[in-house]
Amino acid sequence: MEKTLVLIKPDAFGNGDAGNILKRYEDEGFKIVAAKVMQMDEKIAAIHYSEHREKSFYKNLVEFMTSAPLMALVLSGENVISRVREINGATNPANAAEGTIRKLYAKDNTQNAVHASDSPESAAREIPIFFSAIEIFELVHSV
Ligand code: FUP
Repeated sequence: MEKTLVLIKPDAFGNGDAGNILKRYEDEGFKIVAAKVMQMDEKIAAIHYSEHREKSFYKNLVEFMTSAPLMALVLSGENVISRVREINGATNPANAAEGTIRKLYAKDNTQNAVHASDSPESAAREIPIFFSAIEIFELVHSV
């Protein structure tokens, strides 16, 4: 089954929105196959956001993402990658559709509540940044 990496970012996690966000993903039919609360450090941020290293917002983004704990998840389901991107909404909550997670919980372009992998290649790259194989329930049970 397809998998994606989701982060409930420090803003949403700190505001106590994680429960509502998890419920939304479950209500959409996705399974939580791994989850952890952790604090991103600069090294993890540099690996996760390597494609943005040269962007003007990079420093600000890393400062925010390392500022407080977040929740990392692996979700599985049919077309989970594209469907979660849709449920999350546009990067900037001002442009996000009604009912999307970013419309409901995000503040701005940087403090935008959630991250989700944007392609199968990104999911394959991002999941191991946050989880070892042994932490991923389905992998453990398929050996
Ligand atoms: P998304 O895939 O919707 O998370 O958005 P992008 O890959 O374009 O951007 C990744 C992250 O960079 C965003 F979630 C937040 C941050 N960002 C900013 O901080 N400022 C910007 O102007 C654009 C993105």
